[in-house]
Amino acid sequence: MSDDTNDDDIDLSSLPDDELVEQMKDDLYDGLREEIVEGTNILLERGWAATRVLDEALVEGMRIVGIDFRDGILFVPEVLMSANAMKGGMEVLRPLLAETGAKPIGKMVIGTVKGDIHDIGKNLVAMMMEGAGFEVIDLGIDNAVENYLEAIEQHQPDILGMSALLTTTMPYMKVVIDTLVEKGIREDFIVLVGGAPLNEEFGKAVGADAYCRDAAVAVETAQTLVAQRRAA
Ligand code: B1M
Repeated sequence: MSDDTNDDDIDLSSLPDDELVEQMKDDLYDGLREEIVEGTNILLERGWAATRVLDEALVEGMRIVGIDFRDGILFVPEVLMSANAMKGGMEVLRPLLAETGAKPIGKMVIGTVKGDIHDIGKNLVAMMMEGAGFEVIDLGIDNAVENYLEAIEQHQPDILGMSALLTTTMPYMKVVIDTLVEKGIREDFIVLVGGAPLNEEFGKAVGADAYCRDAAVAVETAQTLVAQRRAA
């Protein structure tokens, strides 16, 4: 992806939208946080919706990083720089994604499971949930079952959300849900799970209420299930 282009020479604001988006994907690949922040701001100034910038420039750019990471072209330090650049863009988008003015409609505790330090997708879900009017308690990464239990006890959420990006860590979701069952508190709240290697079948198998493919689906699912619960 990255070539000999000297990014210092590129005036991002002079590029038309499509070229700017392609340039942002290159900059994300190269871990250039400042450029990602600048590109994000330019697209917003040009009237792009925050969700469009997110999907077409940032998430799509990260997908490309993921492919080259898988294929051994990029390594952990480089991907960390890409992740840092992505977070720079997300910080710009955060207030926009969260500014719906909606009344708090429920509370969610969310965290990435034990052994897993991926947090970009989880952060995105947290942001979009906040945007939809949920209060979100974010436990961060690498959460053992005790962390979830403590947060549940303290915050009494409507929803527990868990994220996992590794095939080796996703089974831990079942450990958490089984513990909730053992303690007799599983039915006290909705459990939503998500992360790239999961699917609907897995969600059912571990005993979650739903698997959420992405942050938008997480929001819709949360809204529907909370409304159903309230109605019942
Ligand atoms: Co990691 N990594 N990584 N990594 N990494 C993956 C996941 C991988 C698929 C890359 C690959 O090989 N193609 C692969 C997993 C393979 C597998 O398990 N089968 C992998 C690996 C192997 C590893 C290491 C083991 C590498 C190593 O050390 N040898 C290591 C593990 C560390 C650990 O966790 N213990 C590792 C490390 C890292 C970095 C630290 C370098 C970095 C993470 C930085 C960070 O998160 N702060 C990183 C990254 C960035 C990735 C990729 C490239 C991108 C992930 C991402 O942020 N995507 C990833 C490849 C990929 O997924 N394409 C990869 C963008 C994000 C917006 O999408 O997270 O899917 P996603 O979230 C979506 C949905 O999944 C959903 O909504 C989100 C938004 O729409 N969702 C939820 C997610 N969580 C949800 C929770 C919900 C609901 C929906 O709750 C209700």
